Amino acid sequence: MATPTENPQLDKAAGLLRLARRIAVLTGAGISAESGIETFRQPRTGLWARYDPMELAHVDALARDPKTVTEWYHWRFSKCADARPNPGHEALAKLQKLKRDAGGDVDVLTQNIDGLHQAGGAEDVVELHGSILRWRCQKAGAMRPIHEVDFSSFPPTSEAGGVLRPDIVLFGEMLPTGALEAAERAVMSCDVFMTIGTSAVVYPAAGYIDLAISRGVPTVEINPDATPMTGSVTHALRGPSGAVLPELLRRMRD
Ligand code: BV8
Repeated sequence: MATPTENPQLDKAAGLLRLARRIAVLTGAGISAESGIETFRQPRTGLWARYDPMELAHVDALARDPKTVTEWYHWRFSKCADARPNPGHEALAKLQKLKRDAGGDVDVLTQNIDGLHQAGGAEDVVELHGSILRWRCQKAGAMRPIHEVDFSSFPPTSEAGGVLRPDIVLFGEMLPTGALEAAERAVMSCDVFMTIGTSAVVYPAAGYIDLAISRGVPTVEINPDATPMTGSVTHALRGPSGAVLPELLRRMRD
């Protein structure tokens, strides 16, 4: 990543974070990339380069073929079961503690379903798209941790005889009301908004970036690549979050 003199944006962004009382942060698959979890839309390596999201991550696909969809999500889980939080997750948790100790807060709004923000120490994480670590019975609605699901056959079923599905938001499904309300409160009350590791193309989550920009609060994007929001944010920090976030915290304290 560029040195301080080459990257004045980093110092300016660190200055914004130092002064901010409440920070809202939208994260996507990119913040987990350095934990070894594949993203969705990266050319060639992303999940959607090899699978059709409408065949596997859509509510109609689950209704049409619950066996294939639950098998695929069990495979997705097998890819993240051993993943550990990376320095990006840990830096965000440290920032939240710093701000809470000073009477402020950091609201983490994630599109990820891997649970790594919580594993990295973040609290009160808003899971906009649910979590693969919880599966729910489609018949009784009962929730259970993934380790209590019997995957000897697919789709897995509950004692009530219903199909067990991951507690995630598929395309064509509404986001959980509680998550939507918490996210709206966070974005409407923040002094600084950050978007980290998301291609900013999935709605309504990406809409929170537009909302922050429309409020006129300073916005910071962290991403190795450009996104549709890059031209609209206050500071676009080009780099991996596992390196940029710890560097921002270092400079905040300088
Ligand atoms: C809904 C399931 C309505 C869980 C997911 C046309 C226009 C606008 C919207 C729509 C439209 N047509 C349809 C819609 C709605 C649709 C949508 O937004 N479609 C888009 C694609 C056009 N949205 C929905 O369906 C939502 N529901 O609208 O409901 C409704 C109303 C009434 C009644 C019923 C329903 C539901 C959206 C949630 C769908 N679920 N996944 C799972 O499998 O994980 S979406 C999927 O995309 C994931 O959740 C993921 O989180 C999300 C966003 O992707 P990203 O996280 O951004 O990942 P991506 O790979 O794209 O990008 C990674 C980024 O990281 C890249 O920029 C890369 O450069 C960067 N990166 C890489 N390495 C690093 C890094 N960054 C930092 N550091 C690194 N090291």
